[in-house]
Amino acid sequence: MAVRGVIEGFYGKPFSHLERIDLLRFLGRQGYNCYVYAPKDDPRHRETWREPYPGDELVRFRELALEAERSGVRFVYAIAPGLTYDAAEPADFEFLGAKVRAVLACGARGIALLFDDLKGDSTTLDPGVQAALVRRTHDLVQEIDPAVTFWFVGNFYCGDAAELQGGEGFWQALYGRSALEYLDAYAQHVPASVPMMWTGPAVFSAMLAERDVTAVRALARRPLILWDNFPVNDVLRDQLFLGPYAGREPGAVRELHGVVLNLMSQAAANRISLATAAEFFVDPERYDPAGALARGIAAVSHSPEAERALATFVAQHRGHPVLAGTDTAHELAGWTAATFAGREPDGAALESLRAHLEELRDNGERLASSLAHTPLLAEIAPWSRRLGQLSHAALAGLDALAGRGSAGDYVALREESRGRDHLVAATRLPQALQPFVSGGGETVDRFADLFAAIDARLDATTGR
Ligand code: 14T
Repeated sequence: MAVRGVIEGFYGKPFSHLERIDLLRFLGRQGYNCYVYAPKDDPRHRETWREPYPGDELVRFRELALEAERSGVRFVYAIAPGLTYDAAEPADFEFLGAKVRAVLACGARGIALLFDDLKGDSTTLDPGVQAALVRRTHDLVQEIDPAVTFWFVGNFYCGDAAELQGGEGFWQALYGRSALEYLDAYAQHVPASVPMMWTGPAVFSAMLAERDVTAVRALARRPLILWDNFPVNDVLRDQLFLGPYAGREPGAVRELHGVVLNLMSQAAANRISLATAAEFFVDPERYDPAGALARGIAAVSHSPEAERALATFVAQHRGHPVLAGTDTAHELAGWTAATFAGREPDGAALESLRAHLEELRDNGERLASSLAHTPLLAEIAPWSRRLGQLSHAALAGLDALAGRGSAGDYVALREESRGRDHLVAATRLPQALQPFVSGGGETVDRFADLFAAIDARLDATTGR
């Protein structure tokens, strides 16, 4: 695969300059060769795309481009003019051109043009207008430097071939046009060598089959780069995705021009899953998710203590409401089921459950001491705190069941642990996307099952 990269393409607080520098170095070490700058909440990237960057920002772009070059990573700058671009206004292409020239002068080695998440009144919703702008920008980039890469993403950025061809589904309803109108317009205006980005069958694609890629590529008549919405967590309810990369067929990777992984806003925490995906890209046929995950955890830990504590934490934060193969809090679910399978709690299973909960309760302290002063610890602290509260409450529940503590204390702790307020507030999931996200599969859900089992037994013993 020519492009093995990441995209800073999420909604919410963009990475800091230092986070980007560190990320570029990490990417280089892990065998990645591309970083795409596309933070939705950099106004000059999207909302106020016409505005030039001030001098100090350009200096930072220079530093990023330099670090990228040293690390063997292509620095791609993406711009998203679609919200307000006016094709009837000649000055608008001049604004766009000036931005492109400015970032290329800083050392960027690629340009991407994005039309995702447009509003209903955007002029670039017109397939001809959009395709012509892609073409013009492509030509400009070529003229400045033919070695600079150029890609784009349209406003229909996901779907399988049947859906895109049939003119049905989510996008059709949203924009009232068919995907083929766009794909035809691109085919007419934009050279067939220019890659198009696409997120797979869905915005969050649980699976990507080889035939998904070949069929959509045939429709698009150009190379495809997978804009992979993993491990990004901007609209997915305050969750951390620390599990291994999964659900992409090796054959799909062979047929793609590239993959760029859209990241979580927790810069350092991305590294665990990034390390796993790096292994997948090198040798997809022999990819071993469990082994890759263990190596990913080791890669971000600097001591055996940190590695152990992190492994426990990761096991509670690897669930994803859409993606496959990322089973979370597996052990907790297992011991809960075993303990409460019969009419009376199973004694042996209960002891294992208790021991496991104690490990979870103590995990926060172990992380804090073994990862002290690391960005990773600061990023995961809110989730770690919540895990501590949940397991503390569950242990109080087991005590109450055993007649060693009060049910009232347990209930108070249980209620306290349920809040999400202390987690980083992410952009909320838009209504339109709700049906695509089944929910569940989070650690809090596994604890909810345990609390329910405890509550049922407490009711039985207190006769309520
Ligand atoms: F361009 C795309 F390929 C893309 O994925 N665009 C955005 C992206 O910036 C965001 O990080 C990602 C994950 O949330 O999904 C897209 O944003 C959406 C997609 C939706 F379907 C935002 C709201 C949606 F309802």
